[in-house]
Amino acid sequence: MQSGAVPVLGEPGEAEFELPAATSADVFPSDFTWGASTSAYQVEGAAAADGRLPSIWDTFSHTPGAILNGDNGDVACDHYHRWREDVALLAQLGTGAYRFSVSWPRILPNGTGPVNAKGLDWYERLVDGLLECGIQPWLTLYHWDLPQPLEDAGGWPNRATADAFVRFAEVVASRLGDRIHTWMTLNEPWCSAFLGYQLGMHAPGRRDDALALRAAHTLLLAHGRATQALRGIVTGARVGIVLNPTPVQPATPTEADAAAARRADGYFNRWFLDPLFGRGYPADMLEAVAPLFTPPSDSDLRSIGTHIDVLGINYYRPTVVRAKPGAYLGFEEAPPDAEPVTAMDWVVRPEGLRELLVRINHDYPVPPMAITENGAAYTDAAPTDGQLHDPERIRYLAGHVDAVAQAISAGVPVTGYFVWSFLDNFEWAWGYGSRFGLVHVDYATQQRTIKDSGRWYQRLIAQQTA
Ligand code: IFM
Repeated sequence: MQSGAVPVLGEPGEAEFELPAATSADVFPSDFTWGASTSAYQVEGAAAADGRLPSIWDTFSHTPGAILNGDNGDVACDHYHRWREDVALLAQLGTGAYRFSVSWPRILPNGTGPVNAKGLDWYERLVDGLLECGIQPWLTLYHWDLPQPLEDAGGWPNRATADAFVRFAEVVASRLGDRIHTWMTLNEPWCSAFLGYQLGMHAPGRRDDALALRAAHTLLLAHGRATQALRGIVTGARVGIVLNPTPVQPATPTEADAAAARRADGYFNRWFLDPLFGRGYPADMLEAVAPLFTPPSDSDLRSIGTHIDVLGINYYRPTVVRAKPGAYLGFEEAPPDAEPVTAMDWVVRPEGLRELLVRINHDYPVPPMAITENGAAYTDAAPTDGQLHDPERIRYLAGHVDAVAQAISAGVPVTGYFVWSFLDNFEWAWGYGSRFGLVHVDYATQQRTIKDSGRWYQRLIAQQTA
């Protein structure tokens, strides 16, 4: 932790820098991990550098009309070239851990076949740089950038993609396993499967219910088998998966909306949590998707249910649904109600995080959990004189840190919290307009400016680790 070495920014007593009440009440243990997250395609840029070939996101983001304003990740935050400056910023913030993902097409440009040594060398430099600053690397293997040749061969609906993923995991673990303790296999497989293959909003932009269900299954299988492979290579590895579960509420107290909420909970949450914790796919959901999905073998389910050491939870907002006869699973998301919303129209509801953690801990035999992403996009003004005031983001983060504290006080094992995001970055279909960072990025000059929220987070970490 570097906070002793740098001045803590933000003056005590300034209202906008106030820390959540819970943080002064000794709720967070001294070994609690305070971190920040990014992912490869969203920050690295350098899309064609050192042997990297296109992923599905390179293809998708260059498809006319797919991304707001025609943005793409070719340059992004140029983290690939500016990583030293970025590690120094993480150290300045005092983060104890940095969660990043490895770009599969940098390591295995064709998805399978020859390993690209230059890609591995880059991650080794990044990891060593983090460790030199006392920052623990939390590595995510897959944050959505499937090598395009694997998509051309059928993508995630194709079982062979699970084999390719296991090899990718083995290659990365063989090189970095001596330095990295915490390994996450997948980030938000719901998004990869359903935003990517059912709703067409994310790469590869397909719209097919059956393909999406098969993709979800291959992703879970890939996770289970890679978890076993990682354990065989990395002694003492802590291995887990990152999900984006959401508390689902019915729009009205009618029976129809309550039933819709139950199905939506199956779609967003139980379809992933049940098999991961050894229960197989939920019976009500199997029945609902029966014509589209053949129940898998016991052997697949055993692989998916492989024990995990940590469960990553990404939380941004709750989901309100209402019945919609004829729609897939008979529900649709209701528009945000009167509560405050972020610039992306996402309802701000910190209690949703507490409820979610309590519920998951109650319903499943969970290992320790970490909040691997939490944050908000607001329309930040450009920095002036090296400052950027973002009080709404501070309020959002403070409310959610409080919610985590309440969950811990209620007995839920939460051992870490990571802000999404360390840097403003490429927000997928929303392009660069949606800024989540603790650190502002001027994309024209690549100038970084710590926002007030970054200064606030620095104070919080300094207080918690003093
Ligand atoms: O930017 C994304 C991230 O890649 C995955 N989780 C949600 C974030 C905000 O949309």
